[in-house]
Amino acid sequence: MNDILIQDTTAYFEKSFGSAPQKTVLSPGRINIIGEHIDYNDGFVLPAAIDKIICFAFEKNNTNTSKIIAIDLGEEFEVDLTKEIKLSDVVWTNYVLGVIKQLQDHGFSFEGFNCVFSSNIPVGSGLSSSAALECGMIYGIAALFDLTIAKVDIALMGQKAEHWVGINCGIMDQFSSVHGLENKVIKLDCNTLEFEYHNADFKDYSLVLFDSNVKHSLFTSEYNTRRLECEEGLAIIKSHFPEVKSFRDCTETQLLSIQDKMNPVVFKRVHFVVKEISRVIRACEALDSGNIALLGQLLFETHDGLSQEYEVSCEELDMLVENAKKDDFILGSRLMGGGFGGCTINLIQKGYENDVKSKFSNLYLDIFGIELKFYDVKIANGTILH
Ligand code: GAF
Repeated sequence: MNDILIQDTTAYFEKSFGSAPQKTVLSPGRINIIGEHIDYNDGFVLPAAIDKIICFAFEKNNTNTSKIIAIDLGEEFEVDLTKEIKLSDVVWTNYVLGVIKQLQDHGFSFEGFNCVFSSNIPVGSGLSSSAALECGMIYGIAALFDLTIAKVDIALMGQKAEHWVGINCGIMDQFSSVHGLENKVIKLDCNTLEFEYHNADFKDYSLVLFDSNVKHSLFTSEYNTRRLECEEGLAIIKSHFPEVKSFRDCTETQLLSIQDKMNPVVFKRVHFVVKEISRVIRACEALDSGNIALLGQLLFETHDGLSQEYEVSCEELDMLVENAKKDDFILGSRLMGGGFGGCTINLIQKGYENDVKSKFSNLYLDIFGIELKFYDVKIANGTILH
């Protein structure tokens, strides 16, 4: 599937600019096994890059203006690199403008380029198409102009670009898009950015994403609010337990002992965070020891926390997970990504994937009148030159 995307992007580039691209970059979306809304809370997460990508084709154009074409949207724009970069009204262009601004702000010198890109990462499904866009764009500009930029700095600049666009996201999406490795999940310490790879061996189970095909508009404002609520909660915890530097240092017992010192909503948020950090550690051990039943159970627990305490779910995602709990062939399921729509991630017994898909497809259509989509996940490499 990616070969066709690469061929089509290259052909479009040649048709548009009359020459072959000088650099072609592939930049993946990501999944997250567990550790949701934990990156900006300085805990641990367990994501991986996947084989759904954005393909970019680049060439220098020897001017001060860059021209960028989004094939899938049928849209293009130009940016004069000598002028101050400002937000535009067209959302996708802001991710590109944001990374150009980041590169300039970090003192990297480059000139005009032509770029064409096309993607098979579903947009709005929680698979981080925006992180793939940011990281792929930085990677391509760096390759084109011989800029030396460490992977971690690509991720950090991508994250800052996303903040500039308006979502105060953590580092997980950009980090996993850049650092992905085939068949490995990344255990990332979001505080130090140290990481280690673990085998993505789910034994007799396959990873399948169910795409709810909904995206509720609350996402950006609620996301930013969660971040503030957690900051408020952490400040209260620290004032009672000075030895606690971040959520990972706080035990559930400590937290329960100061429950009445916090607004109940803030308590629910931070209770989820403290429990989720410990679930990531247990989930990683479960994966390493092949205890997929425990991993599945932890996924269900995460969903319950995201739905009831962190309150980032929605009725469509809750329905999918509640029915997954009753299904003999699903070992674990939870909403994945920021929430308010997008995908659930599911561990399904090998050999029963099609039965499960057809059952959930009918159920979802009956209840919501919406078509459920499915993605069989392959864990793949991070951003690379083709
Ligand atoms: C979004 C954000 F971009 C990530 O940083 C992360 O917080 C995630 O939601 C929730 O885990 O994808």
